[in-house]
Amino acid sequence: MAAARKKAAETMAQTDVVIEVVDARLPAASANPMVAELRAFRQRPCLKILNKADLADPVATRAWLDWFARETDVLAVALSCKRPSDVARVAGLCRKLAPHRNDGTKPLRMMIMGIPNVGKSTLMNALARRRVAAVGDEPAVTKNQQRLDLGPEMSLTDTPGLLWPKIEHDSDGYMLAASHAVGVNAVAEEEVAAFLATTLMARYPGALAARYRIDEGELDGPGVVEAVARQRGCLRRSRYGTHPDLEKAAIILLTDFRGGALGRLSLETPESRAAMLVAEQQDAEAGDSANLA
Ligand SMILES: Nc1nc2c(ncn2[C@@H]2O[C@H](COP(=O)(O)OP(=O)(O)OP(=O)(O)O)[C@@H](O)[C@H]2O)c(=O)[nH]1
Ligand SMILES: [Mg+2]
Repeated sequence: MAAARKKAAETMAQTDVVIEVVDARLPAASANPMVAELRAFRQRPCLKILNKADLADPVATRAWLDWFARETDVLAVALSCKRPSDVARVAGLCRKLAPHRNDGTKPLRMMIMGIPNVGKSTLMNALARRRVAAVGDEPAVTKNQQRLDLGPEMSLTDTPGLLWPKIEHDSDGYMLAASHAVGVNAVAEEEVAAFLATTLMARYPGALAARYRIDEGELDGPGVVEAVARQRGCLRRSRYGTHPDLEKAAIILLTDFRGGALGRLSLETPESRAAMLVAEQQDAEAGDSANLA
């Protein structure tokens, strides 16, 4: 982690525009604070790509774009890096952010950064128009930086996905696991699925009800995972009888969400994020006054 950060900082010095790729379904939770820090140190402008917009709720995405529009030195766009017409916009947007490199002599140097599994290498391949980087639906596919010249006018560096040592909000950790930016082990999978089910029941109860034929709004997160197990016939036997196989059901729910089988859904909006931060602040203050009493 420290070595990858150091390497990223070095490349940043030779970069004109940072292309930060985040997940459109969780644009704040999937933004690595280290990227903002390294950018601020070098004062590099940023094209923030809310990628996988094809999987995200368009209303939430619109709200996020308005929210990011307030940031200075950042231009935010929602794209699907799997769509060539979306990717065709990227070079022009980067040029806008670094007008001093438009004099025809100096190439525009772009660096793609972001957390694991958000589609950085997919973007690299799409811009190169050939397969130069391996891609895969799991974290940590890219192990090393890779630089590529796109003709005499532009160069591009793909980087390995970076996480940061301490994820400040528990819900961010769960969202990152649900989107498969971090690998989860078998036990945690049930917990992540229960978090995902709780979030989706609050925001999109109809999506779960339709796919797994469960009653809208009746169940809590763990209850939904259990209902998925029953509906899909995931059972396991022990000497005490037959039980719902919650691990299998958790994987079904996570896979359906990741692949878009539940529809276009977002895990957070600017409002839900603000509410989460206020609630955490209140909890912290309540903890402080309990300590004083
Ligand atoms: N639906 C959808 N899937 C995408 C999009 N972009 C990338 N993916 C998928 O996301 C997965 C991860 O893509 P990669 O390009 O390997 O992601 P990465 O950010 O390079 O990941 P690391 O190298 O592990 O950090 C792959 O399964 C891609 O096909 C998109 O716009 N929409
Ligand atoms: Mg990659």
